[in-house]
Amino acid sequence: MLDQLEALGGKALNEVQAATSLDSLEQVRISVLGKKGGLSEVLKGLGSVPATERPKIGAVANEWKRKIEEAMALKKASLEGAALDQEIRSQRIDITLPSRFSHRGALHPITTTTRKIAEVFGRLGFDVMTGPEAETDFLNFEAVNIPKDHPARDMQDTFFLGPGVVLRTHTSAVQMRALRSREWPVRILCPGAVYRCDQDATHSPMFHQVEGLWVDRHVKMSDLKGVLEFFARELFGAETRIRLRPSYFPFVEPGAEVDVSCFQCGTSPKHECRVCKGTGWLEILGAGMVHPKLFEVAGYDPREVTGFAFGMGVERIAMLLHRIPDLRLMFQGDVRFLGQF
Ligand code: FA5
Repeated sequence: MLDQLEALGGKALNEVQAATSLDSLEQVRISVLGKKGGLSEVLKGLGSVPATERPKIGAVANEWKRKIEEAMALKKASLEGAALDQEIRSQRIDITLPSRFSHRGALHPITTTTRKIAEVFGRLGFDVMTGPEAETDFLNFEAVNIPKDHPARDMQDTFFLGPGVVLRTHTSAVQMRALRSREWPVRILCPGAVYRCDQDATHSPMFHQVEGLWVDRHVKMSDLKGVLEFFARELFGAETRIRLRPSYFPFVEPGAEVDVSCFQCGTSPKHECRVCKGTGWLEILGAGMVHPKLFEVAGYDPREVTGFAFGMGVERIAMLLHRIPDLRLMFQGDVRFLGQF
């Protein structure tokens, strides 16, 4: 029996050493030390051994059991350590691998231009106010002094949505919303999409405008000029000059078109300049003193307050800032174009 124990113990120690995983180690434990394992099998023969021999055999069996358990504990620790090493190695990030090329999105030039405009006027105390794109005929036309049969309606070919509802043709519609909903002083900036039946290299059926309105006691034309000059210099550079040319818009009196000096030519216009076509000036917006009729519709007393308003096309400004030759490029979603901003 001692020989059997010797053979079993030696074999078990070899198997423990040879185990390559925690599972195979557990199999060795079950086959040697388990209830029906090798050791129990050998000890079943203990009954046929003389009583005087039994303590010695029992001691040898316990000694093998201890040795095997000790070897298993060591092996288990070593297998667990190896498994942990393997797990750490498999989770390690190889920072030497070249990264995959990713396409990064960017803001559309119309968005960046609108934000820049709002930021400049924000510094002068203008709040942003928005209105709906589907507007009533009344607020888009009638309330801003463009009655039904007024020829100015032809200046802006309109998309009609239904009786009395249009896609707004200009952000001037928000002017009246502001005047009717606020007490003066009013100093607001209204950015948004507008719609006209119009399409070529400089006109799009959907485009964006920014409207400005300042109503208070004693607001003068010179205030308008000062505000617009500040804006033009912030946007196009400190050397920029502006000029006002008389013009007609039904909602202002007097009205003007405002040009900025060509930032490409500087102080001396060049005949061949493609930006200003040799004129030295670029038209950027319409403006003027708020017509007294608008104050009457809004319930203000025109003897008490005055105001100025202006409206500019955002695409036009973005084209000038980024030298974009065709407005339609901005609406085609071509990543080769958009990737440049
Ligand atoms: C107006 O829309 C007036 N509401 C502006 C205004 C506001 C004047 C307040 C006085 C007081 P106008 O139709 O000129 O004006 O349009 C203003 C700007 O919008 C133009 O200078 C131009 O830059 C831009 N614009 C006009 N039509 C289009 C179009 N189809 N596509 C792109 N931009 C356009």
